[in-house]
Amino acid sequence: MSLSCNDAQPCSLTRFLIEEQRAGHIEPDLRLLIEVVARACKRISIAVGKGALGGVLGEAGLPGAASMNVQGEAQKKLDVIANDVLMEANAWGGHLAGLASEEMDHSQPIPDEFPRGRYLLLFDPLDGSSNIDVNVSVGTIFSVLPYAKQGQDPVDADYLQPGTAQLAAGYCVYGPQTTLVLTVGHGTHAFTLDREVGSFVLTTRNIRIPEQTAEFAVNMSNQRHWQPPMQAYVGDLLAGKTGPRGKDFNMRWVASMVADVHRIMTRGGIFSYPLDAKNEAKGGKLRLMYEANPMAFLVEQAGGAATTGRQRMLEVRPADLHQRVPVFLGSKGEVEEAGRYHREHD
Ligand code: AHM
Ligand code: MG
Repeated sequence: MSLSCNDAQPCSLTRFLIEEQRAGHIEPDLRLLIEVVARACKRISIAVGKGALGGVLGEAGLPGAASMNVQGEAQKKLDVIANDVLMEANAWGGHLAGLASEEMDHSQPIPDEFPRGRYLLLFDPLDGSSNIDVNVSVGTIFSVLPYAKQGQDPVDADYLQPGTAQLAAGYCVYGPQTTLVLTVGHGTHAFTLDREVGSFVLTTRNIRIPEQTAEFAVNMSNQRHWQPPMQAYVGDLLAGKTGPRGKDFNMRWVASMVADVHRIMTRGGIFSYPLDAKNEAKGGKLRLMYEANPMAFLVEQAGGAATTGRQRMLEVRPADLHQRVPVFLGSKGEVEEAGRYHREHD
């Protein structure tokens, strides 16, 4: 019998994490933390899967008075449910010092009645929430950062670490299958939820994103609002075989970052949400700490690249918990091309 799990011998997330711990890639507490997040994702997957039968669709808050999050966006019932599931699951385990979420104005230290650990967890509990009510894939994104100040409550400033400091990151996509994609800094791996057994099973070890691609993901309805580098870049993609890029490009846009990134993990592509006239004042649309950084870590560990168009994403120095950034990520060659257009058209 083989001593470690591999493609020929699939294993559970639990076994995979124990092997990562034995290999010296993660501390026991980080293993527990990832297990807890994965368990929370299973619960969210069940809630998402029930849809109208579970009374979970539609907006949170009272009729005519939708509840808003810190971003000024109307919260869906499932946004709130997913946030509560992650908060509750992670509060008492003893592995965390604090949590921060897209749905909460400020980070929260672990309550005093529980022991405190050495990690900070950031998450977007339900990304792509505009897709919930129409039965299209949504997902959870998470990022784990270290916390060294023992005996003190972590505050928002403690979370403002660059993406290079992440110890683990992942997302769970709730689609036809529920799939958890995870990195602890030693490759990016995919685990599919076996719904009958209730456990995540390793289905792809060491995802490799093809370096070249002929597929891009962007919300084209924003084209007229884009800045010159993006206009020039996408203009040349659309020009096809007879244009400067010399090949035809296909386009896909799910409007759930997790689903778009998962497609890129599977078959390559470039995902972008650039600066435009509508989001410029805020710095972009997507959030650095719990959307762009974890995705950038996962993509780099799968051999891809992630930038703001002008800078490596993981090296951005965060100034705010809910900071927004332009995002370009996916197939390395194509992300580099997008960077070249930024340098040449700025
Ligand atoms: P959310 O976290 O509020 O769901 O917003 C983030 C989502 C991403 O998943 C997706 O890529 C993007 O917003 C879609 O934006 P748009 O509706 O402008 O196409
Ligand atoms: Mg989101």
